[in-house]
Amino acid sequence: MLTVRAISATPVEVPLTYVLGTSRGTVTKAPLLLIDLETEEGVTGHAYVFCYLRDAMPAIASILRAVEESSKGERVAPVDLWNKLSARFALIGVQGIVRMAMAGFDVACWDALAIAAGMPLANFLGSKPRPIPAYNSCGLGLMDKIALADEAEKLLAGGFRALKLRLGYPTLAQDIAAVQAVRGRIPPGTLLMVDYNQALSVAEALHRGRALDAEDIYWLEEPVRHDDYAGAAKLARELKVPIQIGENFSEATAMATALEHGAADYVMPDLERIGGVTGWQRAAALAAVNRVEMSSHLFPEVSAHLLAATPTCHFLEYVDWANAFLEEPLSIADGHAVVPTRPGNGMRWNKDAVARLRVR
Ligand code: SMN
Ligand code: MG
Repeated sequence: MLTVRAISATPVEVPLTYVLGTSRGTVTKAPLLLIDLETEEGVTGHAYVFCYLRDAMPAIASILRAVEESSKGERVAPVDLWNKLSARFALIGVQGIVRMAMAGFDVACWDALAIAAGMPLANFLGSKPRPIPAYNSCGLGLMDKIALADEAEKLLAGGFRALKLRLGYPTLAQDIAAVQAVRGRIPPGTLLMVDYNQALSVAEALHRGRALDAEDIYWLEEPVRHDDYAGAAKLARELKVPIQIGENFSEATAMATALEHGAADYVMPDLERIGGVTGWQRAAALAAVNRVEMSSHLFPEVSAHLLAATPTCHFLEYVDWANAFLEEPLSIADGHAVVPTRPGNGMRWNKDAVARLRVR
């Protein structure tokens, strides 16, 4: 049994190896909060929260202090703590940065429990470490065609056999030119996913999607507003290319609604929006009963364990962001993420790197 003693959050900013130019703005640095959950028993759980904006870091750290206040002295029982904190934050709402802070705490709780049990998180969740198919999601933002092709080639080094390209240029012709520039440089059989980051109207998505149907695209991600499930359902019915959504699902309840609408062929919940490991387990059950293949969004280190324990496991989204401060970064071999066999989720901070990346 473990007891919550303290939560600390260290702000760091990681310059991205590959700039991420999406249709909704460019990410050049990842502002992250590194969470340490200390327990009375001496076990420490780890998690990180991606804050999207540097200015959001102090706000999320502040919510984590409220989480600490409400959970100090409580047993580390993440399902019960999720309920307790949901009630505590009901008036402001379990959404946005409140939900991100709660999810970070939840991930750290599950890490502490698995460490205390002496098991990798995958085993603790009833499965075991095994290779998880992964695509390289670094880079391939909106940029010129030569740069795209060069970057695609670099991203396949290290054994990847799948990549994700960001789309949403002003015209369809530019989208197709970007796809063809990448395709022209990668070996046959390489899978290519594309992501619009919600840029299109339903009519425009139908138009562009029909053209993409002829381009051998593995999935078409977030073509329209993330919560337009009726619109996404129309696209899923009318297009051949599979529709992928999910990084914006707010807890598994949103995913249930999306699936009721038939809004997606595939789903890809995000660890911190779905509600940490606790929320992920609910989403994984929902995907299993609906027989829908489920991938991850960001957080590859923890998601690798979770996907190992996900019955309809599909693809891990690989990004290298945390490599900058982890003692042992997630490794990729032969196009698959290697789930670590260390106890817990396997993340430990490299103190020198954290000191270098720390935001004052
Ligand atoms: C994405 C969006 C925002 C930050 C990182 C990545 C993107 C993805 O939608 O699916 O990777
Ligand atoms: Mg996306």
